[in-house]
Amino acid sequence: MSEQTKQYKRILVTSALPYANGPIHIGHMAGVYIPSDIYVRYQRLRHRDVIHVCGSDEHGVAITMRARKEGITPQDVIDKYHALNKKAFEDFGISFDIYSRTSSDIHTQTSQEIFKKLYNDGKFVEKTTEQYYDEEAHQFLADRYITGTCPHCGNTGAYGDQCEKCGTSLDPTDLIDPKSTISGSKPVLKKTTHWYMPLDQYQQFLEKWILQDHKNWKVNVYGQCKSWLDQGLQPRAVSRDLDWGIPVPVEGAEGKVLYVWFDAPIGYISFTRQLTPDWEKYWKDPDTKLVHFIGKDNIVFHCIVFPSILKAEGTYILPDNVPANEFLNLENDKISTSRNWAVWLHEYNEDFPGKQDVLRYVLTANAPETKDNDFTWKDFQQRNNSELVAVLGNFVNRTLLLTEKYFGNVVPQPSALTDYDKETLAKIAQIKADTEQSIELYRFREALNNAMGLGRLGNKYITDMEPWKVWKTDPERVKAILYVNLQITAAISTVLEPFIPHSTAKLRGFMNIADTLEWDTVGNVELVKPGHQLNKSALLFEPITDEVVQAQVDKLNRTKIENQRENFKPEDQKPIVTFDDFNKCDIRTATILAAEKVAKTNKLLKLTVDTGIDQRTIVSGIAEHYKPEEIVGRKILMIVNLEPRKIKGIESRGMILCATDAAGALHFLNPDAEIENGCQIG
Ligand code: B3M
Ligand code: ZN
Repeated sequence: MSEQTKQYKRILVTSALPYANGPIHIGHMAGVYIPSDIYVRYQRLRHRDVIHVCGSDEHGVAITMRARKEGITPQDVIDKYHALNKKAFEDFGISFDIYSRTSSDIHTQTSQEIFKKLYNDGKFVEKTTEQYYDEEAHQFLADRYITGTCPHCGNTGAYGDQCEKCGTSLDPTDLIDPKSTISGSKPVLKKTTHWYMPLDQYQQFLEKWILQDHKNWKVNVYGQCKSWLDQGLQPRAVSRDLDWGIPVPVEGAEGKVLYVWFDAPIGYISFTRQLTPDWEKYWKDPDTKLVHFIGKDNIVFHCIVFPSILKAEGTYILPDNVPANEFLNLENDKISTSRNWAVWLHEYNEDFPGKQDVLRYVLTANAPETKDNDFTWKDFQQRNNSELVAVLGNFVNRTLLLTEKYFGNVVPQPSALTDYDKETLAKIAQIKADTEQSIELYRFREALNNAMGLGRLGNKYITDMEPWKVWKTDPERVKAILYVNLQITAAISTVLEPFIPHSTAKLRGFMNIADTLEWDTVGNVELVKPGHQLNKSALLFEPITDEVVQAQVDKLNRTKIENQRENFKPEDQKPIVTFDDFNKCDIRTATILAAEKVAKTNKLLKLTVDTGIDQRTIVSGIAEHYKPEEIVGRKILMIVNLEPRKIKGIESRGMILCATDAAGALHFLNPDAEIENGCQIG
């Protein structure tokens, strides 16, 4: 039976456990947590039995590397980022039922139990192989402790577990020219023993389960699974030689821990266990629908590795869907924690208090559901001002203000409804049904667009009806118009709740219907009855100004410059020249007397300079760095005997000496004291 027709008894939603090695950014939000939150809030509105489980992923090399970088302990790292991210999610209104952590005792216990069961049942293969070892750091180099060139795409910064450029999953021994990220040294091979999950033995099962039984999965997810399966699955180690992680619970495994991708997905189980004593019904009853929300880099672990582990264990259900998203870029550049190229959730919460819904809205409207997408601050402003303010807010606020003005905030009783009124009311049910269908199919952009149909419907209706004009001639008619408007407004407060919950809560406060939130009534019954008393209202959304957006763009630009400074690599030295060669250049001090832009160019300035020998004209490509009025009177160094050149019809005699810094900005060089024009340099 298909996911869409089966009657499930309950729904278990998991969101990828973010590594507690850094803050959450908008890429995480758009890819995973906003879609999952929409899905879960919608299910709750339908009164379905649903839980949403998440928490920090606190093991693995991601954590220890961060600790090394910040000069603190791994425990400090996870404590810091777990608290930061938990709060940021809360402030943003992501409604997890639990946000736990994989350093908890219950998680250690659950992971070790599952490992032991598989071990005792003979599901693992034990192998001794040669692995890279850093002789300086006295440590085996697992996963991200090793980098090298990707054998598939040539990326020179590929990690031991994955190439982030082409997405290929790797083994450290696949890397060309491997290097330790701890000491930078070239590693040596050394023997070590580990336990492997023989994925090859699950190939057939997975082929049927995914390729035949789950053709309904998103194209990007299905396609990635198919390509893994087509390549043929290989055994994967589920343990590591590291000192940070869950100890492998078998004898003779001292110094070995569970591979982070073995224990992390088990976190979904441990956290459910922590949440409710009834956890087993969520994990073991086939009438539960299990949905994993993740980003595309996690597909293989959730669709292939974890299901194989669960299958081997034997008592757990497998996911019904894994609606993974692609990536979000920021201002046309890949989001990157290490380059600080991101909009951090906790900073957004600080910079835009009370505006969580704007970002929720924009990240949903522009979600990378089928392909990578780009977030820009301009688009953020535009969508707020022209969609949330101009359509939704405008309609709602006009409706509420007119109801206050004409009817003392009481829902009016219409004496008759026109055909247009009835058609308009009938559309509410259709819009709700469309929204519902899109959400059930994990198409959240489409769902939001459908739900916003209510705002567009209301806006068109109120503009067509012009109640503020009708009031003068036919106040009775205005009752019907505002009655219709108020039904649409009430529908908005429910149908848009999964997307913009803070605003709909406010709206429900204005409408005095805060505690009657129900999906199923929308489109079926009168949502607000005549005679119902509304509360005082206020603006639902406010315009975002150019200055506010510019401040964010400036912040990113500062980051870009810092990155360029940090990564600056001077050009190689030019070939040797003789002293005589150098001496041929006549470099002198001079002063800029006049400057103007060269017409029809962006880069060129025409300068008049006093060289001490004469006054002359030079044309210089500095217009993007200096304004003409800023540089008049500046002392400079210039080559005076450079062969004259005609540029844009102007004869240029000489060249100013400038240096370009790491961030691409140009700087004049000047003498360190008052000095006459025409002095020679050498
Ligand atoms: N912590 C990887 C990531 O943040 C990882 C997800 C675990 S989900 C079980 O991409
Ligand atoms: Zn690659």
